[in-house]
Amino acid sequence: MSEAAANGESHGLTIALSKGRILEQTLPLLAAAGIEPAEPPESSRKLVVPTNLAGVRLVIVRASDVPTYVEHGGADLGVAGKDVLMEHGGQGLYEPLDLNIARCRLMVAGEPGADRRPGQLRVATKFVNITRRYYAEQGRQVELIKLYGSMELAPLVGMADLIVDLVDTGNTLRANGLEPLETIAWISSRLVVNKASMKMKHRAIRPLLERLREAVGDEAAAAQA
Ligand code: PRT
Ligand code: MG
Repeated sequence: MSEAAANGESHGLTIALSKGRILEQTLPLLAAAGIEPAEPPESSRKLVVPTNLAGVRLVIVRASDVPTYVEHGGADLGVAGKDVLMEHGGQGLYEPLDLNIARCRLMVAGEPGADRRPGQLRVATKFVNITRRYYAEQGRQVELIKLYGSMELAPLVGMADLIVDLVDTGNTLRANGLEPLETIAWISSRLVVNKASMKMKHRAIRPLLERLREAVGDEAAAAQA
């Protein structure tokens, strides 16, 4: 291994983020912690984005891949929605900080009263693990239908009775004649840390964690005011 690579491994920090609302809402928190990307990651095609700090770089991955990168050491830190972490399982990761961003709810939704239909309900979702657990805990038997997006369509074409999806304003549901029926979990984005990195790189990670914690606290105070 080259000296640079060795240095990178022992001292550098790699932070995994996903484009969209997580990137948008994480960048101000990173800025408050003294980390600024060297170029705007949202518009860049680069997957590895250097920052103003020589030892710190961002990697841009799919939202649902963030826990995998952090668990397997492709990144030391990452920001992921609690929904993604619940679906992933979350073993092999520390989750030391709720960033309180990208908030929404994970909900069961459908046509009014669809959750009281007789017989085995068909539930379409991309969150199959969470949904299986949710209904198992309630002792309700459902048929799960795995989708990768646009879950709202499934009840409209008669393919499912219910969906499990993220809801913020509820506008997307309403626009499709669906309504929120049950809340499974309140969601926000979390900072996740690779377990080995937390030990080996604690001198770099500790102060960053503290500054992010302060930045999250300042945001909360500003929202109260
Ligand atoms: O597409 P990909 O697999 O890369 O990832 P992704 O689509 O999960 O990423 P992204 O950027 O859309 O979402 C990242 C994270 O943001 C999610 O994992 C959540 O933790 C969080 N988040 C917060 C949301 C929302 N709010 C949200 N409203 N993610 C998705 N939505 C969807 C919602 O499902 C609905 O379809 O946005 C749509 C609009 O919501 P309404 O209720 O305001 O109409
Ligand atoms: Mg998306």
